[in-house]
Amino acid sequence: MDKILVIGAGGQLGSELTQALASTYGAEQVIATDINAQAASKFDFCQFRPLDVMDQRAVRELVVQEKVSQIYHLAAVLSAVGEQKPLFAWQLNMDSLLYILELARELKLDKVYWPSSIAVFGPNTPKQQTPQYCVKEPNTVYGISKQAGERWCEYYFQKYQVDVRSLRYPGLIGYKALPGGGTTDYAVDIYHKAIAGQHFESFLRADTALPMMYMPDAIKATLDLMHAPREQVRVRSSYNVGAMSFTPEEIYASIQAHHPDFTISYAPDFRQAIADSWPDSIDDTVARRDWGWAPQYDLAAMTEDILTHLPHFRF
Ligand code: AKB
Repeated sequence: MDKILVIGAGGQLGSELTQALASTYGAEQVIATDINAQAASKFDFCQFRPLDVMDQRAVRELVVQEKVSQIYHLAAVLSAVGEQKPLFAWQLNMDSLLYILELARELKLDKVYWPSSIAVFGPNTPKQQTPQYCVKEPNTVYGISKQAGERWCEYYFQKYQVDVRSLRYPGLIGYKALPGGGTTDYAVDIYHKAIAGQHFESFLRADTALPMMYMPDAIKATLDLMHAPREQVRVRSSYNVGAMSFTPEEIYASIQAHHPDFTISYAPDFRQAIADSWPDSIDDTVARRDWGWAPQYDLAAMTEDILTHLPHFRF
């Protein structure tokens, strides 16, 4: 029987992925954890424990006691916050991953999932249709930690046969949790402002294209990768996955089609430089070939879905 531990379950991805894992494996097989004890209110359908991933003894105890067989390690400091607290971001992102990989090796866990990001790419990376393999040279602490993390994942797979799997997520857009310190998070916030009937000020320039993905596609990609037969998962660093690319101007237009009075202005800040160092769009041919990745949502379909559901969603 699989027993699944989700670390950092209270975040944007974790809130929805934990629900999907409970539907797939049975709620009693899933343990949601987060450093923020108040996240418990989101997890009335499964077991919840407050857990700081940096408390190695507590993580180990939980894994052993509950006979955990799979870990989804989602806790991380994202790009924008990482630039403000570089040493903390490095320490949290790297130490926690290494500890989970070490635990997986020692206890022979079945599988580990760890998210990477388009932040592994940098200013010298090809910007359009960025390929799976190319120059990276990330210039944010978050990106450097994700690139180093990818190397460690591959190392643990090659050296110790730890079955660790990973995706390089683009900006993830969901409406069930508030954004948490990323550069792409403007594209979440904009829907909240539109629904509240407020003006939106974008911290990125109107023409800044970034790769993005709607949360149901991100959940599907994650579960498809985790359910793929071991031998089909040929990339053990992290897979490129794409869905759509748009600029602040384009997402604004897609919302304005439903809310004609919605207004936007632009006041780029330090996050513009982060966005400028990332790709405009992603080539995910390798993920499509290896385990059949195919996204379902484009910008128009995502906007329609969010504007339909967000007004009725209770936080
Ligand atoms: C961020 O903006 O930091 C994240 C990411 C692209 O990984 N959403």
